[in-house]
Amino acid sequence: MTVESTAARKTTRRSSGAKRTTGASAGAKKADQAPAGEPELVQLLTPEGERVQHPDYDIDLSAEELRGLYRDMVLTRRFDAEATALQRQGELGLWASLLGQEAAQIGSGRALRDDDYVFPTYREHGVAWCRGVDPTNLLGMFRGVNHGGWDPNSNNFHLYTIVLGSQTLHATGYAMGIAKDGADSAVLAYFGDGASSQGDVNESFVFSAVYNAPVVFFCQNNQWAISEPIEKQTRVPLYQRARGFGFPGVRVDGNDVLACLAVTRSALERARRGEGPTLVEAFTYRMAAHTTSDDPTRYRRDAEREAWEAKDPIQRLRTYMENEGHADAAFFEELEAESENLGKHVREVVRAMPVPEHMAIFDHTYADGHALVDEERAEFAAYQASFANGEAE
Ligand SMILES: Cc1ncc(C[n+]2csc(CCOP(=O)(O)OP(=O)(O)O)c2C)c(N)n1
Ligand SMILES: [Mg+2]
Repeated sequence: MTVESTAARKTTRRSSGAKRTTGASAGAKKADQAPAGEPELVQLLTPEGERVQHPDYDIDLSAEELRGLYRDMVLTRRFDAEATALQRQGELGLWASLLGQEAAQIGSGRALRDDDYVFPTYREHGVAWCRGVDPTNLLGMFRGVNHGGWDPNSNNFHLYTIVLGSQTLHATGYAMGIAKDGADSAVLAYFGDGASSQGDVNESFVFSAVYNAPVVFFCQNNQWAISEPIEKQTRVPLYQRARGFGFPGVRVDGNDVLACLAVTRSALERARRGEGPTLVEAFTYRMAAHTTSDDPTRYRRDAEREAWEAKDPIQRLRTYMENEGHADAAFFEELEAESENLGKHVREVVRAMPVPEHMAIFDHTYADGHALVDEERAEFAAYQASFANGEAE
């Protein structure tokens, strides 16, 4: 068993009635047991593209659904590559790549229902994709032309949050609120291995546990927090921390989209049933730099990255689909063309983004205004007016 502690209280919240994902596909072999002393990793698809079984988590997907997950991962990776290139060309100020984390994000993102709510970090481009946020909207903030770029309530996807871990508190408060409303939706909060050390994350664990909030904490352990390795964040596997707070934790292969989907779906259903929070640790790897401002060759070895390349989330699903005859050559060719079109579209939209009116930076800070913001606005207006042409270049 990977679930660490299930002592959460049951409440009277309604069950969603959503279909549970049981029933292993026939003939699937059993996953290798973790070596003695090693934490178990929930895995349904090996790095070699072999389908394996897990006693607690499984999923039965049609060929079409598998192709859908593959398409999501490929297009997300293509979008991410385009954004990185745009930053290098000076079109974006910064970019935080998700390269290598596509399975963690698409698997968990596709586990959501429309009425669930997501609180992301700054790297959840794949989850945004699953929520239907226009990918070009993700780029406005990184180009410096807006403060976010989308209405969180349109897609139940909160704005990107840079202050590490603070979104887990927002998620917990939101989850406590929807529970009081009697809704049967759930909340998915993302954070990283480094953010797991933040007080905010630990406080949100305490609150969500004691109030039995319908929230799933999804930690993408990509092994690094900029230049700090995971060994500097914890002495125990991260998922085991949940036990101390009184809710279950599970480690999933973060490069296995099927396992990420099955585990997240199960945790969300548990939350809907009123059984409280779950911590999912998606064990993955940040293949690119922390952001385009970072140079990972200063602190990590190429060999480490190469070892993770062999566990690529996209390649393993492709191998599986090809071996099982779930996708033909035409599918991959069409997807390649679709990817190129997406890249072109993103380039065009970013380059054409209008420069905002200077004073707009003060808008939407407070719903009813604030004296300090008024003061700053007046100061900035005076500064702009001090230039000969009335505007700073
Ligand atoms: C409260 C706070 N402290 C420090 C930072 C600076 N910072 C930005 S990202 C980062 C590392 C985060 O690592 P992790 O949580 O593992 O997420 P990852 O970037 O690997 O996805 C740090 C220290 C910040 N944004 N917020
Ligand atoms: Mg990290």
